[in-house]
Amino acid sequence: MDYQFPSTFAWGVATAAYQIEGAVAAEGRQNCVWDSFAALPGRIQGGDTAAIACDHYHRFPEDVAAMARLGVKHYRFSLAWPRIIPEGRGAVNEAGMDFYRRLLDALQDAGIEPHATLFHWDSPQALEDRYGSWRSREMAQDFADYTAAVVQRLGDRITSWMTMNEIHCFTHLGYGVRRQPPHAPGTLVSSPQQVWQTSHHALLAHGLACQAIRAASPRPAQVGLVDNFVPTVPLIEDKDHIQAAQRAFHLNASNGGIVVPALTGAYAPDLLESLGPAAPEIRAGDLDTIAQPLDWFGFNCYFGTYVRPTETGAGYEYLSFPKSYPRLHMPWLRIMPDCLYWGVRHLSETLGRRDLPIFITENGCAVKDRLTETGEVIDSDRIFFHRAYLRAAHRAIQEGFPLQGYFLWTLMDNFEWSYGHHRRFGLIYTDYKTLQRIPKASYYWYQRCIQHNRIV
Ligand code: GBH
Repeated sequence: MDYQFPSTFAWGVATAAYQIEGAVAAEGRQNCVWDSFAALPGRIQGGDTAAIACDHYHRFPEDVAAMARLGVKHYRFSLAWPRIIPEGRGAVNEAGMDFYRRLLDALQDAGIEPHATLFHWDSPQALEDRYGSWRSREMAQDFADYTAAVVQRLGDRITSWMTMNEIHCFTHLGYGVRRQPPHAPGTLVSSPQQVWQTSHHALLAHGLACQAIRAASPRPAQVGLVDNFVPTVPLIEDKDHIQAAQRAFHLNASNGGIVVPALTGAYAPDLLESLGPAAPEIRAGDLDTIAQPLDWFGFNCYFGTYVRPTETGAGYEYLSFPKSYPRLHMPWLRIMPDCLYWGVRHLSETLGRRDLPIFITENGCAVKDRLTETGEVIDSDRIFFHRAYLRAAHRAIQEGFPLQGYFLWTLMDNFEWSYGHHRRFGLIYTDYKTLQRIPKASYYWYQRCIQHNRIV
């Protein structure tokens, strides 16, 4: 197989503001919920914080130059709400906005197209204090107002927008599900119903933000949602298993409760039934607001779940992973390249949206990178990982699914949320003592893929 990609295929890399910028108190920025979370004992591995992270805020010219050398023409990054509207609502901090203007200038000079995520988990602490952020319906309107303020100012230079990154994560992992929620704000709410209410509010915020982008943009804008829904992968690729995987897709909570309502305008009935009294309160008109027409969908692809039919045929079961299942340097990240193919296929076929362009907005892995004595990082395991997932992308395209691009997660090692600086996902090695950046073997491999437009 030659694994050539279509000439229009978009090769990119992705980052998120909080994971790379640092400079958390610069030029009027106020805290976000992750700043407060990181200050609590025992929440972030090694007591790490993102106060400096990669110091991208000051070193972005170097990072843009590294992307230009890499050859990517597309860059997915996020904007920090607490930099732009430090109190969460009200006055716009133009000094914070200027950072993104400088970044956009540099990207433009390098011939790299910006794709901006409006929210990648950094909720303003001020709104957490005021009304409990996503616990309140007010958050949706504040997010839409923030969105409008951004698009009015940057809409002349950005035409590709993503409202939010992974709604299920920052709501369900931020409020409950466990005695110590692994994500900020880390507030345990009193009932599962209230957790579902937080993700409902985020869906509303997404819908209102789509409307705000279209109303405020001076140029025709492309609007999408980014989600890490869980691909249900047939254990064996035969008719019965495939049907079981298609049925199982809707019942998974982060599918039936996020991507399904966002694309179809209704929560999956199977899921609502299984939630019973834990289901969110849905007001008249909410579902229409949530299901705004999208120009494309962003699929953050890491792993999925294997499914097989039950003996009676009509049912299905999710299979657990054997202990020995390969996962590199992250406990949750099972290596499962086929989940990329099945994720794309389910979006397109199972949700009946064959027309909807899809981008892989994240795909990456953490490995135990080491600097050799010669100052190199030979991450052959990362190359192995990406080759395998890209082959699955190639298959999806060959079969006619509208997969149009791939943003590799991530440009450089960064602040990996509750793992702090203890997990490395980058194509570039970050030395956290000197903040020196060292391209890894995988960087040179990806450079060649982009150059030849195929998997090398
Ligand atoms: C992405 O989420 C994020 O968008 C990105 O910011 C991040 O750096 C990247 O992954 C790598 O982690 O704590 O056991 O409950 C990926 C989806 C969802 C996977 C939350 C880990 C938590 C598992 N993530 N999940 S657990």
